[in-house]
Amino acid sequence: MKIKNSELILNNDGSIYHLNLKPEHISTDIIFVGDQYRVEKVTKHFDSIEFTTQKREFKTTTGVYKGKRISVISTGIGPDNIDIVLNELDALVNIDFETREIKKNHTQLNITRIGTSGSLQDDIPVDSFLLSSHSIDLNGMLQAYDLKDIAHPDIEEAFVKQTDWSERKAYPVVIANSEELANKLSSEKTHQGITATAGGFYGPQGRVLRLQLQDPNQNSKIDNFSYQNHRITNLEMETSAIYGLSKLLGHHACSMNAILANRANGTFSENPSVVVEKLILYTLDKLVE
Ligand code: R1P
Repeated sequence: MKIKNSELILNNDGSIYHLNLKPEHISTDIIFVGDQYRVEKVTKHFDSIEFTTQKREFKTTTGVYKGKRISVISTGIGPDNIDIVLNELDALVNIDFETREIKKNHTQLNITRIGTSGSLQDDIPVDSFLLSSHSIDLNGMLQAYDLKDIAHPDIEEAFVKQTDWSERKAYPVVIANSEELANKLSSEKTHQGITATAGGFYGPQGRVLRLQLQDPNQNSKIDNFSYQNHRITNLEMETSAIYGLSKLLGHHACSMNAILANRANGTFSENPSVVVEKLILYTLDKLVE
């Protein structure tokens, strides 16, 4: 069935609406970063650069690292942006832009996020690496989709009960990473745990400046959540959306976090750019191993 012009929006040059990309511009191995200026911090390590473009906060550079073709894309901040990036990347590989029909043969993407995050646990200090085994979506973006095949109702119910999660907030949904990609990226250097993905930086992550919170104890309840061998290790703003949409669309995804802040003991990295640079090199080398 032909997808209408209003649903699959292409620019006059044939590129996809927000990302400004054509199918030939991207590799199936993709790295997401939040900050557009972090794209170059990854691609400066490449042997060669083939292509680069930017529209709004979405900057893409494709090149080769130690023989592997990789695209690095900045997603900006938040799950709403991930909805755009994931759907448009999937369209680039799985929809024929000429006929506007879904291709018969599915192409799978490998998506690795290199992000920054705040730890919620004392034993996961600033400047460490954390690989998200799962993510718990606290922001509601994913609720627009049919999630029944990818959710983990037992963990979600335990979370709602233990945190007395307000019915007025989006229902939390837990999604796992791609085991295949996680096996490639994990080592004795990576902590693992559930990453909570909030839809904002301040109130939604329990920060108080001038506004009171719906539940002032939300963060300590999240820190103390425990179900079987699961606990919530860190808070950021993209991972659940990446895991959820990747699972639904048939792609592999794994999120790597440089821990900049420790919310449990109130510390912040003295040199955030050093841990980010180390995580970039660690991840690139693991991807080509
Ligand atoms: C907030 O400052 C931003 O930093 C974190 C959060 O997820 C959010 O996007 O990640 P990035 O550094 O990858 O953007």
